[in-house]
Amino acid sequence: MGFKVAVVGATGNVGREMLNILEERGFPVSEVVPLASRRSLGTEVSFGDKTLKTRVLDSYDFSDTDIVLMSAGGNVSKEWSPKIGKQGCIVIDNSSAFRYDPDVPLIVPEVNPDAVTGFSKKNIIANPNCSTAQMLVALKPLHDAATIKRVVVSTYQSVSGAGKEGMDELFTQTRAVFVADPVEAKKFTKRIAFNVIPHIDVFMEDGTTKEEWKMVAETKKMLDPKIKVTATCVRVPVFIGHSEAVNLEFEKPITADEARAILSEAPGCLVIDKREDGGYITPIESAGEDATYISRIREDATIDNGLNLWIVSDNLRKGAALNTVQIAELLVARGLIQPKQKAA
Ligand code: 11C
Repeated sequence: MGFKVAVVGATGNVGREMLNILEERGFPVSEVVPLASRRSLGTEVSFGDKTLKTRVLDSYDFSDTDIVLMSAGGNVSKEWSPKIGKQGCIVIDNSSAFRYDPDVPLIVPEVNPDAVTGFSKKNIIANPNCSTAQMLVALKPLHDAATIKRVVVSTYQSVSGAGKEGMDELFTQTRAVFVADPVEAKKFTKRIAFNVIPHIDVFMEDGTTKEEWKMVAETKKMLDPKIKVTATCVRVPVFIGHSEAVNLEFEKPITADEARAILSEAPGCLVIDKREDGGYITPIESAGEDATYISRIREDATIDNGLNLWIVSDNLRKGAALNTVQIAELLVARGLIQPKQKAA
């Protein structure tokens, strides 16, 4: 059994990673079609040892395609996902366009796999924001054990979250500093090289940013609407890998040792927590890996039932492409999708 899978936004950071991960994990494909805008027509992308030429989204006929992995931004998704869904393809969308729509499940397979069945009205399933996805992989097993009441999270987000332009800007500015050229900021609002910027996505009326709002709204939709979340999201001069310092307040007592034991067994989690120099994970070590890493697990003595954690993951993988492919795997494993074209 094989599925015809189209990847929209195939030439972007996340689109290329989706192709890599489909191949690496041996997702059952009959054909993979990379799609992009007219500007990228013919651009070559890799799928395992094959080279595929991108085709144009506008003129592609989705009628015999089974699954569309969409990573071309919110505007493209808003225009295309509903149309593609109506043609009987299941769209797994990496943008924020449909995440908060009650008829669109928002899924992290380790967190809320049972919610996936709710896609049938629109044939769209949403992938969360990268900073929420990795946080919830670590929080879900702890919530099950001791019920989280409140989360205080500060993020340290890599420039790849802002796409290739973000990565190029960090590279160009760093080089400019070393050769004493003028440093220009285009993608980010301030210089990112050798700096940190407490601003990701647009400002909301209450002074939070949209990135911070997403962490609140998505945690409530996927994990528990009763959990209170407050976030500060910060861009840091790291190419790949988002890090998060998380303070948790639980309803029931939970020790650091108990949390470490739970997280060591939890799906998608890898605990690296040696309480010695270098006995923790940094974003460079997470790049190219699938796990959500948890370090610095310790009790917070300033509140009842409090814990602190350091959570790191590759934002292009668990935060985006890997989670999208895992949602496709979940559909297959639960028999929620059948190939339109039967094998000859
Ligand atoms: C960043 N988290 O690091 C963002 C990128 O809602 O999917 C992903 C934005 C989103 O800039």
